[in-house]
Amino acid sequence: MKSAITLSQVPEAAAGPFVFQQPLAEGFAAAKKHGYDSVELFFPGPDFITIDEVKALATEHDLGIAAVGTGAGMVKHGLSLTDPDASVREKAIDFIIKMIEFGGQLGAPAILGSMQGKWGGDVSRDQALTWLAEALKAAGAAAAKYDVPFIYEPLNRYETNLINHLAEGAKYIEENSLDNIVLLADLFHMNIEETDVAQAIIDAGKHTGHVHYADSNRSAMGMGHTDPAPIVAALKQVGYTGYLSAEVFPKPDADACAAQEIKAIKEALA
Ligand code: LER
Ligand code: MN
Repeated sequence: MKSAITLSQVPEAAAGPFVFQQPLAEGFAAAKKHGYDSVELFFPGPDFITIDEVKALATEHDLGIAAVGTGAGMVKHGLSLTDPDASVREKAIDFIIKMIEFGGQLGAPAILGSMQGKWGGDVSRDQALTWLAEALKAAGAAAAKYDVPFIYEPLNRYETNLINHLAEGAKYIEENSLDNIVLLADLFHMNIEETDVAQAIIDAGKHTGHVHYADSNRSAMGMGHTDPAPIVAALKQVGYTGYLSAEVFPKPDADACAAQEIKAIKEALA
């Protein structure tokens, strides 16, 4: 397993769980200074910066790109894959495919979190899950061209009513024959929803492809009440070799958070 830390350039998500939000070059430098292997990027969209500029920063600081988030499609542009309006759904999938292409050129997978949306009103749960599966099929195929997976993230009940558990996500992938889709185990969401986080990871088996390594309160691991030992043991048991990524609140400040999180990740991997 490898370490990653979030760098955001989305002002609309300033209150979100993104550690370094200063100008990008400073974020890369801070990630390196703290000893991370890679960064997870949260950008306003695919045209925010050129691939060459990101590659130059990654090379300069000797950091990998773990993943790219698509959440700005929701928080900045109001797009959802399950919106009742077909033209909004179309813009949403277009945004996601472009983010897949952006990440793909960096060798990094894209993540679907908040852009999955919710069912309700004129949209039934079945309808929303059908639209989501169609979008995931397109996303999985687009990502395959770059030899990366597409990452689907079950969220807690306050953020979506579609899929809240890792096991439901695994079943959904299998039942809909979704190729090249992996699950994101965000330990903050799982702390709210799962009966037993470690067991949920074991039950999802090979489907977990990315981890947001957050404590119970979404602070850096070690600042809440999660016991990471059984969770890390579960990840090892299922053969997980991906990232433990710091998608956490920059509390008490970004530097203290980054320092605590890398300490916790190193302990986990020792
Ligand atoms: C994104 O990774 C996530 O976990 C969501 O809670 C953001 O809204
Ligand atoms: Mn997350």
